[in-house]
Amino acid sequence: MKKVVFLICYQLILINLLYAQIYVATDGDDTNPGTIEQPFGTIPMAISATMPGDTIYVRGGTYEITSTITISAAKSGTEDQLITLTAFNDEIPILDFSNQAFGSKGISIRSNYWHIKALQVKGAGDNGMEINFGSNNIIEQCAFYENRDTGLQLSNGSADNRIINCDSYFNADPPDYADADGFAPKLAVGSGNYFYGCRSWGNCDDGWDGYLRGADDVMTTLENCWTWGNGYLKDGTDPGPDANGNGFKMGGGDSGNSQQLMHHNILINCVAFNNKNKGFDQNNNVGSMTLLNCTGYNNQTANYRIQRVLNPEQTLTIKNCVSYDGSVQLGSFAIQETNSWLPPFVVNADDFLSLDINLAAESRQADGSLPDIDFLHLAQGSDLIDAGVPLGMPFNGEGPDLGAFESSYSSRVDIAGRMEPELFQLEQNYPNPFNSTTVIDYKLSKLSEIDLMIFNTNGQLVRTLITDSQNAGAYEVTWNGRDDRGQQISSGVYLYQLKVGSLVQTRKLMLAK
Ligand SMILES: [Ca+2]
Ligand SMILES: [Ca+2]
Ligand SMILES: [Ca+2]
Ligand SMILES: [Ca+2]
Repeated sequence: MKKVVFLICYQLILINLLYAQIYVATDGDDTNPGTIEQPFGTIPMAISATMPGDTIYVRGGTYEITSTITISAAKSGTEDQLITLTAFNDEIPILDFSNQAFGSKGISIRSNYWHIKALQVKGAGDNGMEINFGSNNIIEQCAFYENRDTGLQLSNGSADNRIINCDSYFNADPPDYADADGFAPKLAVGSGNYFYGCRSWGNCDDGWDGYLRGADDVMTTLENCWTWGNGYLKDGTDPGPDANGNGFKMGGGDSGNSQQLMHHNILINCVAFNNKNKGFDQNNNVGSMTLLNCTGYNNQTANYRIQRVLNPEQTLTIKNCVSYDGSVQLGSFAIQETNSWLPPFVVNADDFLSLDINLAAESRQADGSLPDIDFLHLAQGSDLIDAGVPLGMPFNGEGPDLGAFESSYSSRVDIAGRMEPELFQLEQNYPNPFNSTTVIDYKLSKLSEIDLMIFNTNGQLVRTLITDSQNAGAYEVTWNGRDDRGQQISSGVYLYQLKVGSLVQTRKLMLAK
């Protein structure tokens, strides 16, 4: 036993010796050693000092920057040793590029395996951040705003990047106002990029844009992403028709599209509303598109428009989606099931707890996740509750609800015609995403036989955390990201499920190592 303890301590010491912690502060100086007491003054100086596994802490305050911050390919981390560039604790570093020359980018990432977290990037002369020839990076809890082109753009073969809980808003490209999107995996972008929990609003062109030139047959996945109010400037004025104003623009080539380019899109639990043009827009994409549990509301041209015939063997799948106050224009090739515009559903304002669009821009939760709001959530008694087909994703009650937000109540009624009383409550884990341990809270209202289990998204059991009979009360369980054999599991989305008698409640969590 002593030997084991010794080995663990030895390993911790080794990690501390191996990996540097480098500090940058607004009152720092690049002639300093980069410690917390004597920080560097610029981020590029800190970047030049990093090795794989190192962490750069950026202290709070506004950094006025006019040169592009470039992370070169030679400065890449590795799969096991990411290089981290993050705000220090809860401090808020604002990288203000407002005085940069028009056409210059803010942060240019040409590296792999970086984790960039909790930075605010504003006012760049072009993209706030571009990932250019960079793969396997994680961009988390960053905000990109008032940049003079797209907030965050991925291109030139950039693949397998994860964009988690980021916001991109009020980006606009004068004088044309034709190109500034919130997020753009576009042009020659690579495959496998993944957006989770991101919001994009008030950008002069599109919320997301997957327009291709120089790439074909690539895949992008968006989950829990919201986009609204695009096609306008920050002050609400419309700069003209070149400002396209679509929510999720899913790609394809130029309007002639003689190349028949394919940008396969998977959109899960995504929301588009109040855009000047279309909410979910095919543009010229002839690849596969899969929209599951999405919600479109009050987009001016159409909530959904996907009509152009796809390439052979490509499919358009739309299931469990909601449209309210806007049109749905789909080609007859669409594979559809239980969407709100199909019989027997009737959608009106009474189906929703709130239609207050202002709630969507509320502050994020402490762990960076989306705000917990009533907007577009279903009201009790709606015919859209429990009305969807199971799609392998978590749901409450008798079945999945339609739209992006699964309600906690069920359509099930007891013999007296009342809703089933709440017997238990499974809370969202925290932190989420997590990289070492996460906490799951739940409550029981009476003595119950319970199982708390973790599944992968293929429905395979990963870990049984609890199988027990427990009294009424509040419980807290910590999970260390290991499976039933004690193996560390890989990064990704997992489901955790509380089973109480014959009832289950399931939620999603994300491991991001
Ligand atoms: Ca445009
Ligand atoms: Ca665009
Ligand atoms: Ca209804
Ligand atoms: Ca349900």
